[in-house]
Amino acid sequence: ILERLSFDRDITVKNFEITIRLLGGLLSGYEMTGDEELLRLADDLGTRLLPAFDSPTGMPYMFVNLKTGTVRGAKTNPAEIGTLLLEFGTLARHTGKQAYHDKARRALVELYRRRSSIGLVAEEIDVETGQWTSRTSHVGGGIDSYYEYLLKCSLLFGDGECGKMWKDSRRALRRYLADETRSGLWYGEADRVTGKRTASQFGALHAFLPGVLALGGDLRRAERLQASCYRMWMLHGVEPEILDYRTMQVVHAGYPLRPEIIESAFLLYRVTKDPQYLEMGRKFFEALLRTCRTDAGTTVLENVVTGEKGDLMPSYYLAETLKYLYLLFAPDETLDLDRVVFTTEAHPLRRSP
Ligand code: DMJ
Repeated sequence: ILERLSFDRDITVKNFEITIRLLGGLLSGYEMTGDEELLRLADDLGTRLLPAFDSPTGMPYMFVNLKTGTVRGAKTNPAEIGTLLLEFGTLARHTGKQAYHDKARRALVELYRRRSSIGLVAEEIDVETGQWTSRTSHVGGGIDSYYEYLLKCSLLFGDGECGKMWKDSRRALRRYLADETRSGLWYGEADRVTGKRTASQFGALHAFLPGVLALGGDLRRAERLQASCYRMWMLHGVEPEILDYRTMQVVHAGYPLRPEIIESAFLLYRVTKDPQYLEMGRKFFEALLRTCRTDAGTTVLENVVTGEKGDLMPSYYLAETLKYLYLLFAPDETLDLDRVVFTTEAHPLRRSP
């Protein structure tokens, strides 16, 4: 990284993906090592990403060119708008350049301001007009980490307004998305405006929520939801990407080595010390060894029902899936949860650097 990494390249990147993976990784590395070169790289990357925020609403475009600053992708989603402040706020802390913090925070607040009268956001919004282009609300892909960052920004920066936004959102989620069924508690899909239930789908990405609920002190619901996630995993021995929890039928059968269910087990174990979460972790780990190993490494599954393998290992498998498994079984002193907040890509950031 120190010898060869340069962001001076004429390539168009997704602001969200590069922020959570590269900017977060560089900042966490800087905090752990104190190596100023890592901070310099993070500062350089941050400067190149900033044009993404230059929209009429302050909510970022989806794509930005690292060399020219050209942006595109006005239609984007809550996760890509609202999952930037931990990283940009930390960059501001270390560089003293407050604009990093302010732009990412404005994006988050502008998104929150556009929630419906019943408190929900949806899958797609136009950052130029500020208008929603979808009515579908849930806590899965494209929305998930927006909620995660409302809580985590209150923890990392002591930002009371973010804490309030999290509590308001949590209430709306509980009222309109939470679904009590015979198979337990789930969080499904509803219309953003009316709150009417539109689907009973839940999947691997939704499984971040038990961990975030536990971090936010909502332990009972966190435990009940994690029990449902575990049921989803055990149905075929590895969780599917999407399940219909009313019929218990698999809707999307792939398993792209996702970490969320393991991350929730780790956070719940740290909070409760209940050995059932270690047992869950053991089941997850054994399943990965049994079904996802190849001669050359570890791969995604195309189908959890048939066990058909793909040929890909996303970077979050190392950054998150294995890291959370390791931390679940490591002594608490390995990483003190009172002193760090994990970004959505599992990079720990110090609460008081
Ligand atoms: C990760 O890149 C991040 O956790 C992101 O927030 C969404 N999910 C993937 C892993 O599943």
